[in-house]
Amino acid sequence: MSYSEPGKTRFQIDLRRHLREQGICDNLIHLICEIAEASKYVINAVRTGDLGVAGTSNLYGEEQLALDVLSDRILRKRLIHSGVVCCIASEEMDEIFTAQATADGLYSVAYDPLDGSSLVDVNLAVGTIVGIYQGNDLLQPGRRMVGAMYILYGPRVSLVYSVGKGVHEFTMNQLMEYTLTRENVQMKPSGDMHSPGGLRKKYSDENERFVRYLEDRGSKLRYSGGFVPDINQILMKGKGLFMYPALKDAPDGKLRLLFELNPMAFLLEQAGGAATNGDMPILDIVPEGLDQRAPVYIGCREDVAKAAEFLNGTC
Ligand code: FDP
Repeated sequence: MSYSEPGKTRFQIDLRRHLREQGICDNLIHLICEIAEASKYVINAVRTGDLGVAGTSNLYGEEQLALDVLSDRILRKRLIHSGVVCCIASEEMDEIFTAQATADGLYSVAYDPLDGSSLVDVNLAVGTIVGIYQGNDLLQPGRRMVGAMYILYGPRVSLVYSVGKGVHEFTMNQLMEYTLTRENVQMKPSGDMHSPGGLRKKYSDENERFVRYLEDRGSKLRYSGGFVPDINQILMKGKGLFMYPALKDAPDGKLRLLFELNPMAFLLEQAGGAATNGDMPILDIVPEGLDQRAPVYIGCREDVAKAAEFLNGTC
């Protein structure tokens, strides 16, 4: 259903009301609303904050920007004080932070506070990615998530979430409220756009053949360099495939399972798409550590299946 037909008066459904209609528990509603509140401070930091480096590096040895550190702090504080979170981990932290010793009725959250932050200085879109688990175990397959969401800081700010009952998009209005713009987003089985991450000269022959196959099929290149806008494009257009494969010098690719891949795989599957590492669905991978990476092919289910066929030699 569309709530944005031009020329018609719209009845605006806000995020909290929509969450209530999902029949989920109050703690989960509160948690998602708290993350939405935190995102208002993150967008303010992105728009007006210091673009310099923080002088520190993260778990992966990557230089942190002042904005990475600030966004992490904004989310961390909000989550800790939410009263409904027992554990948190983020791409910018070295270890799991325990907010409350008890796990009863509480959630654990894995998040990337500002994905694509290297694009902020050139004014391209970036985003926050969040995966939510029940209890205090963050090292479990993504399929056990009870919710996932991202917030995209582009020319407009949008929030896309799922609690296992479809994928829904909200857009920030002039009062900084998130109101429903698309409900039950659905992916087509196959598409004509692809977003290939990583240096192509470092691709294996199988990956190179797969990309040539897509190009020969007439697929258009649509790669922004930011995982959140690239996935948002695929979800909202309902078509396309994003890949960040194993590279010759990076056998697990670049993207992080807990903070980036699992939440996006959850959303794509909820919309009728798919996500694989080439061997198995991303959501079935059992994480061995917070910093685990995985190759990824995510988008329309037939295109993802075709990628796996090229990789396992049946195509
Ligand atoms: P960034 O390093 O700018 O934070 O995982 C981070 C990420 O960006 C993704 O947002 C993006 O899809 C990918 O890395 C881009 O990597 P390449 O520059 O290697 O294509």
